[in-house]
Amino acid sequence: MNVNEAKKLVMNGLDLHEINSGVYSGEWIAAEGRKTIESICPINGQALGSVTQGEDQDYEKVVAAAEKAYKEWSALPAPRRGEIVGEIGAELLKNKELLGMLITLEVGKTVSEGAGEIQEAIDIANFAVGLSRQLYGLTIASERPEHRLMEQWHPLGVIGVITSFNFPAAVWAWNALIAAVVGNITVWKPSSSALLTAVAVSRIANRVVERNGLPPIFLLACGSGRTIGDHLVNDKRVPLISFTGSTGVGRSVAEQTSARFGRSILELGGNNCAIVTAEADIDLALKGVAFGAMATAGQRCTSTRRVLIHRSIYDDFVKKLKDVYCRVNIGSPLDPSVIVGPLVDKNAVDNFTATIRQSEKQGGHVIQGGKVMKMNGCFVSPAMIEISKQKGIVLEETFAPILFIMKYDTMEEAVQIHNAVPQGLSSAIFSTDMRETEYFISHAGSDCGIVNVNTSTAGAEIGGAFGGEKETGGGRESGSDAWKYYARRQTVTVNYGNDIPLSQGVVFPV
Ligand code: UN1
Repeated sequence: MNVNEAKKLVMNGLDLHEINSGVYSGEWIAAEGRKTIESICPINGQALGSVTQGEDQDYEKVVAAAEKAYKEWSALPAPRRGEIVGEIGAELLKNKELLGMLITLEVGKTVSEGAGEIQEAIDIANFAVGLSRQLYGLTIASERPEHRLMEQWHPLGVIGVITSFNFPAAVWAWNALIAAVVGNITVWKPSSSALLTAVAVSRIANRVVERNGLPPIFLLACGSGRTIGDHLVNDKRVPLISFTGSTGVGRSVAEQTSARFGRSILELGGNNCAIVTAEADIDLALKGVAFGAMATAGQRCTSTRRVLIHRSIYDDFVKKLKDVYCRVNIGSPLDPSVIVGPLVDKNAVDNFTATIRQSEKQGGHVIQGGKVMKMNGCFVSPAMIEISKQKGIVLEETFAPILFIMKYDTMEEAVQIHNAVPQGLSSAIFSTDMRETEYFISHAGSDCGIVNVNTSTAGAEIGGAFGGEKETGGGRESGSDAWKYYARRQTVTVNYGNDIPLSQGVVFPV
């Protein structure tokens, strides 16, 4: 299929137009008088459609609607909220192919990865349905007679969700669908590089809400960081901001929200490393490293950016990995034989080139790829760069398919190098020796939020909590008990006796 055929299919199938409203406050604001942003297809550099941008007054309307909706939504029993989220999951499933292809067209993922991202949103919807009947609190044995002590979890209210281009649907779903079953309303500010996906997903979710006669719980506010983003981050009516993006912007989001005693969930940069030991299953490790480094053209937070290889297998492994890189088809992600599509935009291509130049200046040796392809669109050949020392640009995250390759001698040394970066999102070890793998997942091993044994740094399931340490920001989203971030914990003491005994044995004879 070519881009034009796919575009026709997707725009008709999802009812997207040349200009689409990007603000939903219970109704879609009219486009008139507002700026629009074109969504550019990175495969051929052409416009797919445009989305209107929210202004200050639109933001006010959205938050006022959110506050109003919160009263009604939070009063519904959680399992009823779960049913609504379940219906949204079913609608996403119905539209999986079209939405996946929209992601392909808008950000350049392969068809399989585009569909996989929608599957990730469906998975979280299903998880959220179950969760809606499992929002458990504890009861605690009281030290006082005839007293009950317990913990309960209430919704927070209006939550701001700021997402990045690389998972334009799934990360919204992680946040919005979990937040919804807990009883919250979300205001979504999507990346300006993936606006059509945000509009399409929001419309599907909101149609479900509307047909159930409920108030708007999934609000959308497309717009610039400076208008919508800044408003959200500084708005006292928004007690929690979930932010996915760069460490630089995340730091400022954290500072601004905490200055007003708001909370933030931060999912920031990664610098993920795979260790390939002398005991690795080589074929498996090759596949795991190749997927981690090249899937989504290296534009996942979880992408493998460094690989540490044991000296005894180094030459052999690097040669085999190079062969894999040489075999990889780069081109239109609509072509089923292609596994590396374009970068998201020209800026990303410039960053790719600049990182490679800088690493060469700092002693790096490009042994494969690293070129901008002579094609329309934003295509590059994934780079393998040998380095002897981990320094300079290697310590930063570049959102592009660049893999830094190093050798090591001992496991202790491998772990030391592995952890010696500012970020701490995902990690992997490839080994069949349980002493090595257990060491790596022990407290003395990987310092990341996510650790993988014999599988890639990328491609986490939704069931676990997702997030990382250090400059990755410390947030957790998605599965496990990450729902607690979207709730306030309340400790309840109930005295059902006729006396009022005091805790800690205090006597107060009034
Ligand atoms: C991200 O890159 O922000 O683990 C999210 C993965 C995906 C999610 C990535 N499930 O690679």
